[in-house]
Amino acid sequence: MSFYKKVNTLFTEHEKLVSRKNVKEKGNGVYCRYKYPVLTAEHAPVFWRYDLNKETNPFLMERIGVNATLNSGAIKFGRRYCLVVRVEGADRKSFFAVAESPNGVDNFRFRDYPVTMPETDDPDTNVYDMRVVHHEDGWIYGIFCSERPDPNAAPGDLSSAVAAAGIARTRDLVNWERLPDLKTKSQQRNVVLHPEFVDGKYALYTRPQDGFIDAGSGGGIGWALVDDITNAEIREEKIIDFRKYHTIKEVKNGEGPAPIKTGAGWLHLAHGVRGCAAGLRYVLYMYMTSLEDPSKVIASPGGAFLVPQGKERVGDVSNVVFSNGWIADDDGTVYIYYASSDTRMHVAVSSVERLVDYCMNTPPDGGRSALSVEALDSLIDRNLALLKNC
Ligand code: M1P
Repeated sequence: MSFYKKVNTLFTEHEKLVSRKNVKEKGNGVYCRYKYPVLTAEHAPVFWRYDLNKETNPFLMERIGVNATLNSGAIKFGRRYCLVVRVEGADRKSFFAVAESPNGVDNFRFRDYPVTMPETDDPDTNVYDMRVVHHEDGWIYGIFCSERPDPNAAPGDLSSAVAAAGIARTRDLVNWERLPDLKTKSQQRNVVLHPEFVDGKYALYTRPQDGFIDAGSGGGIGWALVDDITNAEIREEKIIDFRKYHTIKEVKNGEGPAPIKTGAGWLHLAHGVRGCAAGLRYVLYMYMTSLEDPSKVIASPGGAFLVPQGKERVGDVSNVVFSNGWIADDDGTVYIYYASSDTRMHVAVSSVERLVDYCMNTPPDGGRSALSVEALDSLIDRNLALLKNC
């Protein structure tokens, strides 16, 4: 096959993948997954991966590999559903790139260029997992994990790193202004900006952690108020959603996307982590906080909301689902974007009404097997009484 025929085939196959219609699957009443991932490494444009010049790439080989497309922030921008995707290259470096879709469930296309994220005076080694928030101050903020080598690592230790929250803002998802990283006593990952001012201040969901991986003494999802987002510093932080023994968030948890405001309270999506023989297992869970005080938990449905299923269970870091982006549409539809096994992006669809119902009416985790049975018995009693009368 001639060089140009091969190039043509690459574009044709890419177009077939990108324009594939997605299929809604049967759900559990709370949400429906869509069948196909909305983004995979193969969705990266052909002209990112290949040198298309016959003189410089006679074998038409991939020059810059893309390993994964994962943990994406999400925002509706005009009429487009935009994901700010964590793209991980073959070199293990992650960067951000915007992919847009006309309907939120398929036809996600990367813009021609990835995001140029300005660096601070202390350049990040790696950036990832951006939460995108349209704040009531008018800016769109992106808060993400900025990773650098640990300056206190022992000689020869090339793995220890420090996680901090990088902060940037934009008005158009193209030009980003980098602000100073969040100043805080501990390492931080999964920091999320609340979309509204609270007591005239910027409010942040945090995840204090002792080390780069371990939450350690960090008790769970935290909450802090910040006077100035252009020089953000946390002086006081309190835990609002605790890790707990023998739950789906025993080892770690972390806020997902920014919460959605509803008439009944703020809807939160988060990830919970527990350890097992297969390693760490990451699942999604939900909770709600009060409209008057967004740091006060008012509903805590027990157990997992969404867990890795089927092919989702396998990837670069298996047994993981992770979400840092969702979009609540004007008609109440909620598009939940989640990555599976740190490899690819999916979408599940629900509605504000259903998610509130889920949070308010799912029994909380009682903490003991006996109380789980009690909750189940109570439902069975009510159902059997109903069935008898049918
Ligand atoms: O590999 C699973 C996830 O691990 C980290 O999340 P957390 O800080 O909650 O443990 C992050 O590196 C995340 O990107 C990754 O998906």
